[in-house]
Amino acid sequence: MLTGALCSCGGDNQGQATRPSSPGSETSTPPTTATQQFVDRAKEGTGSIDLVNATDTVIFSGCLRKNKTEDPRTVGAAAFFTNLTQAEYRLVDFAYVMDTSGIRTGESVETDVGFTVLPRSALVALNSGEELLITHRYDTQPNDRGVSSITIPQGGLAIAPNQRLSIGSVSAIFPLDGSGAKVIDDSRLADGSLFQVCYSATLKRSDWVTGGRIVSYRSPYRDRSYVADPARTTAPFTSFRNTSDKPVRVYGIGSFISNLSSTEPSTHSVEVLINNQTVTTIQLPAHVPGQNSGSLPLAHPVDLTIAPGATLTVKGKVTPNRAIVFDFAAFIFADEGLTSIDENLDMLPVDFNADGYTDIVDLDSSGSFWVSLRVGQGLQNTQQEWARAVGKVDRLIALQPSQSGSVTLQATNNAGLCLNMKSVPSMARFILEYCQNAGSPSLESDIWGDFNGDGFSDRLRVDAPAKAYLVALGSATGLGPDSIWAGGYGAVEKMFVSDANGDGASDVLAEWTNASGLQCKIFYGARDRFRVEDCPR
Ligand SMILES: [Ca+2]
Ligand SMILES: [Ca+2]
Ligand SMILES: [Ca+2]
Repeated sequence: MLTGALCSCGGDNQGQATRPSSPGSETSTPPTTATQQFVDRAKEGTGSIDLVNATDTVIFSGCLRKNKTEDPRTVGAAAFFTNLTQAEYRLVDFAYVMDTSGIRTGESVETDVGFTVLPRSALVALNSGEELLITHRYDTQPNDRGVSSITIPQGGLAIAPNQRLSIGSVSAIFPLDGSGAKVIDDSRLADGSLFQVCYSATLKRSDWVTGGRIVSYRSPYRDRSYVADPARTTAPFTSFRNTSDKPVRVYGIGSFISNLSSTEPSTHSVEVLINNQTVTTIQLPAHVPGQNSGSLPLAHPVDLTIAPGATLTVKGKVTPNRAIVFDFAAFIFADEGLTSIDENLDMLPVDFNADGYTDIVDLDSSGSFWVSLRVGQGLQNTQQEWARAVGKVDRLIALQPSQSGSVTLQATNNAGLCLNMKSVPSMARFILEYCQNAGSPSLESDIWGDFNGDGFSDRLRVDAPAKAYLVALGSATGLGPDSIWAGGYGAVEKMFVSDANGDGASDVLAEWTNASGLQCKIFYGARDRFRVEDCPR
């Protein structure tokens, strides 16, 4: 997401906001009466609330005036409903309108809007599981999308005593020429109307609500930014099991899709699986550079039942033309009773960047290690994928820091795997080496994956002068000798590992540009050589 946590902007945005100024020479779409009425009502709203008296119903509304966040290219704001009563409250509906009139010709704006539930003293989402729903939109010209709203199913989402509901939004400007996010001139922020989000939420004391509370389950478990490529069309995900003794109903699925390249097209859908069988596919609007993103409901309604012991998997499918950084999350609205499975969370308390804050290391079901560096007390950044396809790990320990201060983790499993993973925080990755071959130099350009699918990580090294792709297979005795797995190919610009065809053996996507444009091949892993195919178009 734009800032990792939804909004590290803090601050308190009251309902009183000035009228958006006229955008001068820009074209603008006049808001419809319904939109304008919503905005006018929100401006009369309360803004942030510290609720002391346990009244039965609270309308929490106002407008978020965005200012620069810790990253000056991102502007944001948040408002808080803080429950200081002894009663549980439920969020039963939410609606918002964003002011897009400030978008200038040649600009696009990427925006996150959503809500989180936090401990009372927290300003931002510090840990995963606190974001209840985040949506993303891409606007390239002033437009009126009307009021985006959602009625939360059943008895709503709970805000317990001493918790706060935070409604937040962040935006960043990406020039359409592809030059990347730019710092917004302070003069454009002065009157508070730039990309202002006006919101309204209804909160009811729980004894005034019929129906049990529901839960928002997030897949993947944490905010994970990753590289989507034509071989890797499944976003990171987390599966859940119904560990209760009652059926769990699933009511809706919200999708956060954010193409961080902004200027590359991508198409998207969501696959919902029960017990690993696809039960429904949700089509999502494509990212078309230069066009406002299509209509995306805050949550797609579904009606599914997960029996006790059954599993639920929600996978984002992202298809780009080339490798791009992407962020996907599904927010699954369902009854209580689901527990995340296949996630190995918080594996070790390690401080990779020596800033005194312990960082977070997770291993997901695909064998990827995810790291988020904490950037302050409790505050975590978006997770990055520091190693892919490492395989099953039964134990992870931290070796003594080296003289250079870098931390090396040692991953072992019961089949005899032993890998040293040297952390390189500046590159957001681990450099791998078999324990048995310690001291044989691993190169930064080495690509690791389980290319023969036997559960042991293997090393791919490109010998560019010889035009040979050399693979050394790993085993319980360490790394074996190099052998040629593909010939005729030299150095490329980008290589990424994933299991493109789902056969359990890692595959390699290679991308480069030559006189005839972008070239893309997939090197499919097999027993002792790569099968090479063009990327799908
Ligand atoms: Ca740290
Ligand atoms: Ca292997
Ligand atoms: Ca494969």
